[in-house]
Amino acid sequence: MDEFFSTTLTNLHSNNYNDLTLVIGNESCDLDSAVSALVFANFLTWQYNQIRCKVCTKAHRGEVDLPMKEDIFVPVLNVDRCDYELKTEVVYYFRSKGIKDSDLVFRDDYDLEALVNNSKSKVVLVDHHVLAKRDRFLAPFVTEIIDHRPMDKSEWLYKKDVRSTIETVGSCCTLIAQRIKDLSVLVAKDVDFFNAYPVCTEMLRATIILDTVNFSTDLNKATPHDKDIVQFLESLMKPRDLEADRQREHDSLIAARKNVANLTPAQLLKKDVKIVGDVYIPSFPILVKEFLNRPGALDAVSEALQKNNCSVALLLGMDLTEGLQRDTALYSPKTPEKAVKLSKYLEEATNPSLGLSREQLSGAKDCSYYWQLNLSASRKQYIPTVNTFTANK
Ligand SMILES: [Mn+2]
Repeated sequence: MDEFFSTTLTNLHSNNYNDLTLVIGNESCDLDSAVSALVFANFLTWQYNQIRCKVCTKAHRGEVDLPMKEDIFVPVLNVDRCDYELKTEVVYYFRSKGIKDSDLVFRDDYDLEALVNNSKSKVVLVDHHVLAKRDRFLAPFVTEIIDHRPMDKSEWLYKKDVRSTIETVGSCCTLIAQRIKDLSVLVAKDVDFFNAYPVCTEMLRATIILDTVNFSTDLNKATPHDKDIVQFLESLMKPRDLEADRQREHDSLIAARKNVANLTPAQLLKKDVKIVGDVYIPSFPILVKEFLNRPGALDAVSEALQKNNCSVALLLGMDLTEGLQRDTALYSPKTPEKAVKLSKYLEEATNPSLGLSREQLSGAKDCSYYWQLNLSASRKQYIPTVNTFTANK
């Protein structure tokens, strides 16, 4: 895999390539998107090298043995490089596999629009098929789509002959592995790529385990297809104690996703945020109380509000260390009356009732702080009430 990274990046950087294919995931840049992009680009490179016949092309290059320009296949992580740290499970997992940050290409490393327009370019979309507004310029270059969300043709901007694999399964990595198997048969045995790149095999399996919550029957995210593919990958990896190994993989990724110890308050505010009207609603994998105890927390909230043209912050926290706990705080440094008004709305909400129980925090007097006693309510349950609030202002 090291060689794939170094050759691809050197050629990309020095503009020394024939055709360019970008493989890009969705803008959440979760493990599924990141692994799908990385593994599929790696596979396309492998496939290209299997098919291409240097001897045949040598004749066309004449007597002088000029170095031939090659096609390159570049995985793109669909976040800015400075936001990579926010994707804690991706950072943890890639580093554990020896993938350095400098091996990765982020969306802001290159002017993607100029890049695709300047060369014979193709784009493969993985883990999404509706482009974000800022990515619409990619549409005419898309030649292949591999995605696991339900088909949405409302913004199908692609060429007629685009090849799409869209199937509702637990993880896009299941479809990536299937596609690699199917394409491999054409050039080699269906297991050759997986055996040549054991790290890819491991990454696909781990992501499917994470996305299906280790095949939890309660959550029911896994399909028979996810199961088949994981069994196929395991038949090559031969883990010793299969069940324990799956559990270990799942637990370490979940722990990494929640591990925000290294993030600054500003990063935490950006990690998982929704904006409704002018209400900024970040959700933390720690309690809001703990967030507010970090130095500079409220200043970071003020800054985030200003940057995003919002006036009220609605902070949502949760913690699992002593059973599930949830808490909430509201803060509006410039228009405190707005925070008070939204607090009232949320206290009185009935659909569902959030069970907000007020507590005065000594360290953050300007915040309205609550324990949330309705533990099943997540941000989804807050949104309708916030919507009513912003509509009635
Ligand atoms: Mn996905």
